[in-house]
Amino acid sequence: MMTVLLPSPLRARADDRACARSRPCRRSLLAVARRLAVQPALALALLGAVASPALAQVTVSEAWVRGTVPGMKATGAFMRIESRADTRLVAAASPVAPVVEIHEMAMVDNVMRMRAIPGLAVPAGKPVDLRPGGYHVMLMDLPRPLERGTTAPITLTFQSGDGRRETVKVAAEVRPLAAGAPPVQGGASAPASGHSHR
Ligand SMILES: [Cu+2]
Repeated sequence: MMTVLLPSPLRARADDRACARSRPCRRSLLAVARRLAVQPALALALLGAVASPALAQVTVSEAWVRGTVPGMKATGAFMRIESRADTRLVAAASPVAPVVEIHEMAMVDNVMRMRAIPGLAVPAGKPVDLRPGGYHVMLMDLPRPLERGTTAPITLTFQSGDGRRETVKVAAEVRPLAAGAPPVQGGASAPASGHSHR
C-alpha cells in the first residue's frame, strides 16, 4: 500500500511545475485534489506502520510480588494478564532474580505442588489471573530479600501463534510476606512458602 501511495505527492509536485508554464491548468487542480485525498490516507498508513509494532496486544495489571525475609530464596509474582489476541506467556525475567520461571499449581499425590510450565496461554479477551494458589511467576535464587514497599521490575515475553513476540515490563509492588495467602484447602500451600521448585 505504502509503495503505491508514496510516489503520488512527488508526481503531483511535478504536475505543478508543468502547470506553472501553461495556464489554465486543470491538471494542477486535479493533482491538488488528489494530493489532499491521498495524503491523509498516506499519513494514516505511515502512522499505522510506525505504531503497530508498539501497539500493545497485552495488558498486565495489578502486578505484585510477595515480599521475602532473609534466607528466603524464592517467591511468587502475581498479576492479571489480558490480551486482545490469542497469545502465550513464554518467558519472564527480572533483575532481582537470576532465575525466573512460569509456574502452575497442580495436585500431585493429594498434595498441591508447584511446577514449571513452558508457557501459559492467554486467550483473546479472557483475562488470566496469576494469583496465590494458582499460576504465578516464580522468582528464584534471590540474592537478597524483597522488601515490602519496593518494586520488582519484571519483563514478560509473550508469543503469538505466528511467532511474533511482545514484551511487557511491569513494576510489581512488593507486598508483605503474608499478603494474599489463599484460603487453606486440602493442604494447599501458597507459592513462596518455602517448598521446593524443581
Ligand atoms: Cu512456584
